[in-house]
Amino acid sequence: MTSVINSYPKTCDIFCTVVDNYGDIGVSWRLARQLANEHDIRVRLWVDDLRSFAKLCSEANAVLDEQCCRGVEVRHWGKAFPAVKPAGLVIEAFACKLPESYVEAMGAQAHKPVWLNLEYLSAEEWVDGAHRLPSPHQRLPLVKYFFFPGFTGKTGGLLLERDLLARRDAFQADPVAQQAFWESVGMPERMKGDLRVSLFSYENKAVADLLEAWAQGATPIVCCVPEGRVLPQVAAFFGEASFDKLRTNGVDTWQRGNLRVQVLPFVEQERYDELLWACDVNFVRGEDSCVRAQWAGKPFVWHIYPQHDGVHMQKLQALSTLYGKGLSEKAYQANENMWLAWNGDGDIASAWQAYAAQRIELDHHARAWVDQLEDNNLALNLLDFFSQVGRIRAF
Ligand code: TRH
Repeated sequence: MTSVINSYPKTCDIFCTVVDNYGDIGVSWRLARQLANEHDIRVRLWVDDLRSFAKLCSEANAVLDEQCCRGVEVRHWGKAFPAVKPAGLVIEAFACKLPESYVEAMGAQAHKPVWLNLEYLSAEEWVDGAHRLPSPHQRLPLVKYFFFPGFTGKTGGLLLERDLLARRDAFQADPVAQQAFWESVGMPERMKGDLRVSLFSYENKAVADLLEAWAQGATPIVCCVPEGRVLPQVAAFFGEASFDKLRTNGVDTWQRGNLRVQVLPFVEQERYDELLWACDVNFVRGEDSCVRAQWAGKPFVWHIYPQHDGVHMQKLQALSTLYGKGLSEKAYQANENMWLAWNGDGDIASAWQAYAAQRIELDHHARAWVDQLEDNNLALNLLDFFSQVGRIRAF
């Protein structure tokens, strides 16, 4: 898709409320950095929970109302919203509700901002038809557009930094860089024939059975678990009631049979990418880590964000079907059964065995999948859409 560079916005406000976890702020922060650093746009990121933000950005100060981090102006979005001039491009992340005073100010601008609701990611077919749909404001002369990330050319694509794949390739071709990474997170050197797995997930009923299958399996497995919600279950598997107790005793590695588990600190987004690049298989969750695992070009197992009405299983199925195109029947089934079992539908031990047996094909497929996706760049699509809306208004 061609870009109309000189009609890109000069300023952008991104609004983010943290529902729970790190996905909302993770995506917003990634997009903010990309617009600021790759497209020279003055970006203000408004976030209601600076503590969550500070987990993703080490230079952030969780008590500062205003600060500049990596070229982005980060503002605390508190109850009393200040009177500010709206930006040319306004992005509300995941349908968070903009401050009323800000919307009024948007409506009062001579040149109305382009207003987008950046939606959640889904591989479901209906997204193709919903992407870019307008939603006129009931009272003010403003139109909000739905902007859907996605996997097909009819969606807004995925967030991908300009140099990410080149950095990934350089890292994956460089054993010294990989060894330096493992050392930096306190991990031992790789042994020939061992399998490195990262495990980022929600609480999950299948954890104990999977760990048991790994412990009893023929392949030595080193599993890296970033600190987070699944850790108490992992600790319980090793017979420890509380993870906190373990940390105070300075223990962060467990071994049973052929399985070694190492707890990793929650690292910055860039370093999390390196973990994904360095592992052979990645267990990821939610939205953003799932996309990053895809860019890693490695097989991945997705723990989808659970929704009360169970609709998440349709989303899971939709990505499994799309992702699996081009796989042999056996590998397709192995991948799908593994995803299903990890999300509570099926026997995880046998699913893992079948999955591991297909690893060579799944490896190749993961690289080919990246080739299919990389030209559909969300930030570029979003800026092109901004230009198109601007041109339509000019007539
Ligand atoms: O944290 P999540 O579970 O977020 C979820 C989902 O986005 C979900 O769709 C949304 O509805 C819900 O929140 C409210 O998973 P996700 O999306 O993978 O976000 C995790 C972020 O944390 C991602 O940007 C990667 C980052 N991360 C690090 O920076 N360092 C780490 O060590 C780890 C493990 C993750």
